[in-house]
Amino acid sequence: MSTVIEDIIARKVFNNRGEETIEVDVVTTSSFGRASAPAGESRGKAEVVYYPKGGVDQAIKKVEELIAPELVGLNSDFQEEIDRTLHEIDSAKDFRVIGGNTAFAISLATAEAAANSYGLLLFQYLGGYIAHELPYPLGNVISGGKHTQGKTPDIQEFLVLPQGAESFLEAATANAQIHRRVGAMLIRKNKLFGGGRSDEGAWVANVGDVEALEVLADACEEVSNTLGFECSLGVDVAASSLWNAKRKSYVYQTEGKKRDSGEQLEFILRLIKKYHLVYVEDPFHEEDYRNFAELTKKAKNCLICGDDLFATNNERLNHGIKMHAANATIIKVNQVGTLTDAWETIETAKRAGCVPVMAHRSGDTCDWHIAHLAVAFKCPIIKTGIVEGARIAKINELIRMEEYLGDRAKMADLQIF
Ligand code: 2PG
Ligand code: MG
Repeated sequence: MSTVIEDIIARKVFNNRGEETIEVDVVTTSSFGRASAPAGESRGKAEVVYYPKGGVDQAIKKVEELIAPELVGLNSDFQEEIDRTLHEIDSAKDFRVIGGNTAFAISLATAEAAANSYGLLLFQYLGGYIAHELPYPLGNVISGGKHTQGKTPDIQEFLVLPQGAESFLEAATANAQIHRRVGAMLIRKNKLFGGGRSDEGAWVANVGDVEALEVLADACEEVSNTLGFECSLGVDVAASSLWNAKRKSYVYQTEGKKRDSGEQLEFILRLIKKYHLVYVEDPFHEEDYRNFAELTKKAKNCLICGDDLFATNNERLNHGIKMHAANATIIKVNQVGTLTDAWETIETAKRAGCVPVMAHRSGDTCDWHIAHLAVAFKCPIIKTGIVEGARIAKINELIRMEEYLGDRAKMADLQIF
């Protein structure tokens, strides 16, 4: 039964950093949907603008005065029309008039309302009967870079991918055990370590990049042996945050080292080889397609993923594919605004054999929609942390989805390595 949008209500809520964000309720003649928007700390330059001038308050005003009058009366299951209308209201490509986060919350809440009107879960509504594959959770264990302060690793995220797990619950269990074990190892290493964690719930410790990788490799090996399946390492270098354009080098402050692009390439290749990394995100700054391509050509059995590089933007991804710049892309719906925009980028990625990795933001809410999007759009990996409320909301939703699917549930095909 298709239903008609009767009302759109926007309000101010908070994310896990205590920052203001927007939440939207879409009310239809027979159902209801709700979504709230996340926020990045290490944002790509090509991302849409989150809010109009005046922030969340102004965004709420735009919903009441500009957006609701246009969307009320439309069918909630005409997702493309809803998203197109949002673009028509905001003729700027970067959503600076209504805000990309405003578009995000309306787009997702509408999809949720439509799913509810059919009595379906969001992943079933969007993905249909064939949506039954669970993504592997790529979990953040140690934080650094822009996600921390002080003498912490220069690389932003030290990640784990439990690629040998046979179920999502098993995979989430491995990640949680590795996270706990790394915490204990860090305490043993340094009695002054206070157990601090970043916004994403990853450990914040006074260690360098190599030390962080050593600890993580040990914990991964132990847990792999205990659970009887392989868990591998990855990193998000978030290299745009390290890049000094004037000096044409990557500045590793904690390590006290500068690397030009050639040295950066060698450094990343060494890490891939030594720690058997299966995933490297943003190893170069966001305009350096050429060196991305060089690394993708040289790295063996490793996903080279563009986050700031592509910013979930279809045009940028198309350019990257032409350049053979990466074999994976991060998908963050709020980098681009609407569900339809993100879906187009995912389709482009899949056509080119580029792996779409659904992802959270460092500033996030307990909104769990990306768990459903990963399954609906067949993203074989979801990057959404291991502990902390906003992360657990998504992990636990995937556990429920696996239970709901029962015998039909299957882990995604990770024959990429
Ligand atoms: C990233 C993300 C999420 P942020 O760089 O991949 O981990 O960080 O949300 O701060 O952009
Ligand atoms: Mg990133």
